[in-house]
Amino acid sequence: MAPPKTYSSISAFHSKLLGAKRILAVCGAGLSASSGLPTFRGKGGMWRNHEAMSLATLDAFERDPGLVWMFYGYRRHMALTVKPNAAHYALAELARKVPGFMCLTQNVDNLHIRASHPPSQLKLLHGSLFSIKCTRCSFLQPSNADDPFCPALAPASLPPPPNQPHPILDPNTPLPSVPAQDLPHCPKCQIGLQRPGVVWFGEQLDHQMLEDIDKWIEAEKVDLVLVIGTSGVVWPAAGFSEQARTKGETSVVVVNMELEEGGRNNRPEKEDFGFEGDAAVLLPRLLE
Ligand code: BV8
Repeated sequence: MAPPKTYSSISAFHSKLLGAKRILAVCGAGLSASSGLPTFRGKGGMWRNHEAMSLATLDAFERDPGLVWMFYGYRRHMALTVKPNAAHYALAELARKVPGFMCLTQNVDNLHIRASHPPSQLKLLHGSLFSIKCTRCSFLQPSNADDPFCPALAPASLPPPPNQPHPILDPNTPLPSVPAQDLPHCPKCQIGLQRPGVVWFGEQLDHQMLEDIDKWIEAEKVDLVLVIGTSGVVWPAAGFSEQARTKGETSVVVVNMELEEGGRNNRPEKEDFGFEGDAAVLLPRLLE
């Protein structure tokens, strides 16, 4: 495999890393790409003939909970069948070595957790595919890895035929329709439907978590901000790297398959770094 192209010297980055006491990472779907989970801007942008983002909304769920649950049932199944990659492990290792390291992830695939990332140094900005909430009351099941999530969603958890795409992805193969009564309802209020514990577009991120992140960023100068495998399109996640920058002192380090994408479209400052390539190849080298 050709060595990744970089726009900055790895040794210059290493000397900056050596002295760094406070490091913030903002991670996106590109971090899990090498584990086999498609990104939203790549193949993962479309699910059947639906834009993934259009399914990641409360409106879509209220309109057709069966379709949205089939989408999430498939993503739960995929996330369970893949493994964390070397980048997840490199970030977990950095957290153990540098107590002043905080990792913010937009990913809901739980791969950081499965890489044993210390929980106190990880914030799941957009929740998790594997936590379950109620649409009506405060019921929350923090961890549920049932696959399928319920019998009606079994088609989403079938193994794809060898060397063929999963039939559920084929827009020409009709999806089994799943009426709401076949979906799990809340064990607490007995009325609301259970839903994935993710933050949908138009929903607010957890207030306490946002407060904790602000406190962490404002507590002391941040030496390094690692922006890993994200297109920087989704807010407020996209705002944390600039919020953490102290002009002239904080280095923003972008690791992306296409550097123009990952937040470098604005001219990088001289103290910044850019490394173009697969996070799963680059991060273990950068953080060694
Ligand atoms: C909210 C969970 C406020 C669900 C997701 C300004 C301020 C506040 C809000 C907004 C705002 N402007 C617009 C908004 C609204 C909206 C938003 O940001 N819209 C976008 C589309 C413009 N934001 C919200 O709705 C947020 N809520 O702010 O509430 C509010 C206030 C009042 C009242 C109500 C609300 C909630 C956003 C959370 C949405 N949920 N996920 C699910 O997953 O199903 S977002 C979802 O998409 C992911 O979690 C992720 O965050 C995002 C995809 O982004 P990336 O992770 O960056 O992935 P992407 O595919 O785009 O890019 C991959 C990158 O990796 C690429 O750059 C590629 O080059 C690179 N790459 C690929 N392979 C590799 C690689 N790099 C390295 N190595 C590789 N191998």
